Amino acid sequence: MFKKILIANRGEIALRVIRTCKEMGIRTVAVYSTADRDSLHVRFADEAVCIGPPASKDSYLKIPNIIAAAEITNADAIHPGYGFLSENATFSKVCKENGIKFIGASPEMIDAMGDKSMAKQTMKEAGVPTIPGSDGLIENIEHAKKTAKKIVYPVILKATAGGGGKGMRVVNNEEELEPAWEMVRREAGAAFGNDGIYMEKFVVEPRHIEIQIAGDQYGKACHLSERDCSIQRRHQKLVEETPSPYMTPELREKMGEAAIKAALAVNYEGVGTVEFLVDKDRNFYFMEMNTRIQVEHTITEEVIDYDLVKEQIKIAAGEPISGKNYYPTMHAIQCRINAEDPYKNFIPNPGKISAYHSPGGHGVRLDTHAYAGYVIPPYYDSMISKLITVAQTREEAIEKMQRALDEYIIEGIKTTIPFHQKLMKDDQFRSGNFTTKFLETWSME
Ligand code: MV4
Repeated sequence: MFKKILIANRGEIALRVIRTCKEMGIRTVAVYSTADRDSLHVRFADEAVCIGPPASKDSYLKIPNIIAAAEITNADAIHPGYGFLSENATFSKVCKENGIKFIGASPEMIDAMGDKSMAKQTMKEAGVPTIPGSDGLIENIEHAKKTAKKIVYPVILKATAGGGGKGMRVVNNEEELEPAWEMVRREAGAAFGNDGIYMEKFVVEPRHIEIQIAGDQYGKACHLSERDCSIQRRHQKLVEETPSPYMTPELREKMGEAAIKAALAVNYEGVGTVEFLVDKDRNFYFMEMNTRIQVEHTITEEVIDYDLVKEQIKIAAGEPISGKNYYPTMHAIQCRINAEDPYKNFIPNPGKISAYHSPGGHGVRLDTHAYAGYVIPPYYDSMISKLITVAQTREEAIEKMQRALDEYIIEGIKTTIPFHQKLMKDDQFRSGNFTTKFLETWSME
């Protein structure tokens, strides 16, 4: 087992990883920018190294500085958390070249899954359902026209280097095709330095349901059931829950099997997530595979009683997984509390937390780095905490969430708490009958 792990991240996820390391008797190294001197991850780690000025590109994204921090502290592994360098193939490679175990995917895996058209092709060949569309990339506008005619409008153009909602355009008819093609191509070239585009049938009002998986070095893979992430706003998830209100035991079995197929097809090692779109007839299609621990891993942990970070570390250290699948016996919901003003279009609202009281009690989990007096810096992600409730039923988990949100006091900055309080009362949310389009027409008024 590793003796010392460097956590190449900040905020709540850095604390989350430190907690598991402590339980496993592994020493920890925090890295921090000058803006994060007073952060809890610096306080709670055994050692801390400053890696640069506030801007992410000069600190949390600066590979040489992070490797130097690992070398001077003698860390034998690096946990990248989510975001930042967690899915950076170069970083994974540099860790390997320096004899440091990267607790995440291999450079080859990150590259293979990062190219969306290639990943889709791999999954299709492995027998995982994919959305009907172009065979690989679209060569030119004529090819695009022909393909769209075949798969029937509406279609969607996607940048192969995109993902998470960036570099996509829906096309409703042939008239819209050429301008959309030009725009996506130009945007993708500028944003990703790769203007490869592929086409799919546009799935109207899908649900976003993802399957948590784990795989080891010995060719075994398992699934840990689903998370429903349909409550999103501009591709930012706000609420996640498990089990999905849309799930049936049969569908879970089919999607779980497909996710395991996906993992085995690429010899997946570590914990990961296979994202699916699910349509109104409960057909499901592979969308993307994430090779990191995700923000919403917590709800899976709560309903199957399983520490996913511990599993990541054990797999990276070469331990085998049991190979059995895991099924939820409880219901968990997570609300992301962001330093944003939900009444003003979710505009970021960093600053000093002047008063703070955290909720607690039975069935309540709070993952956060916030405290009274903490100053939220303006340089990073606006998420300041994740409030999770777990109960026997969805109704009870919602009731618990309402109670916990009412107890949660954060003064000095605006947060998404009022949004969640309103959402928890919403009839459609409570019915469980919603799609990824739900928040498009929803308002705080
Ligand atoms: C789609 C789609 C409909 N049809 N692909 C958005 C993020 C990226 N991972 C893929 N996305 C979508 N791909 C086809 N063929 C609709 C979306 C989509 C979406 C997906 C999941 C969650 C929220 C979403 C919001 C808008 C669009």
